[in-house]
Amino acid sequence: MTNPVFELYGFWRSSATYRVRVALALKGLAAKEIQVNLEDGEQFAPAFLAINPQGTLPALVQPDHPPLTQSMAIMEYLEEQFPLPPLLPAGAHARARVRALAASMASDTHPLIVPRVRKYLTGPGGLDATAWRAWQTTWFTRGLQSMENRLYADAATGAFCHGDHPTMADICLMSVVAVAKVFKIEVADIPTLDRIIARCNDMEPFARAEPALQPGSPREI
Ligand SMILES: N[C@@H](CCC(=O)N[C@@H](CS)C(=O)NCC(=O)O)C(=O)O
Repeated sequence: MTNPVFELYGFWRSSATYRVRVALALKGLAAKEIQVNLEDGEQFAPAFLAINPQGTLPALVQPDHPPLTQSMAIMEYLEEQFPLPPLLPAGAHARARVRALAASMASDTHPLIVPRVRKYLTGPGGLDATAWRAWQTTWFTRGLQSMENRLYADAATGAFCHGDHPTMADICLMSVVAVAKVFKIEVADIPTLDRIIARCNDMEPFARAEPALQPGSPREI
């Protein structure tokens, strides 16, 4: 299939947008990225709600099709439509392992720090800046350390989270790492992850997806 004209609605530091940005790049697919400023509440503007009534990023749009939302569903769509290079391994057990690793990042770690959670906790929830920082640090640390515990000494772990090719697990790991970097949160004692992160950073699709390199990012983060 030739590269459709994709439009990716995203935000420079959005972790979920990062996942789709990397998946597209790994598959050699081009997309025009349209920035929706989460700090200014543009996700709630009628024009964007018409694309994704949930008011969340990302959304992937191509002509003559309804918008696709939810980064995991979008990655699965890309995998089905553009199978090469694969982002899931062969074999049902291996695929389940990769999806579980990916979910531990995208479903169990990332949602705890998104803007709507921050706005609630630092508003009606009563957290001050210090308490919010502790919240962020706690959940990034627990998420990444549990990923480390899962990968360390598991024979299925290779140069990447699963074997020697990047999969959705690496994309989701890196999506959390990228945002931790934006917020200057460092997590110690994750040697297996540090090795995999360095390997991913050596690959252009990951390196070019860095939040700091996206339009709209502050010069120094
Ligand atoms: N599970 C969703 C998460 C979507 C999500 O929460 N995206 C964030 C940006 S990374 C967002 O748009 N947040 C808007 C808000 O919290 O108001 C996915 O993976 O696509």
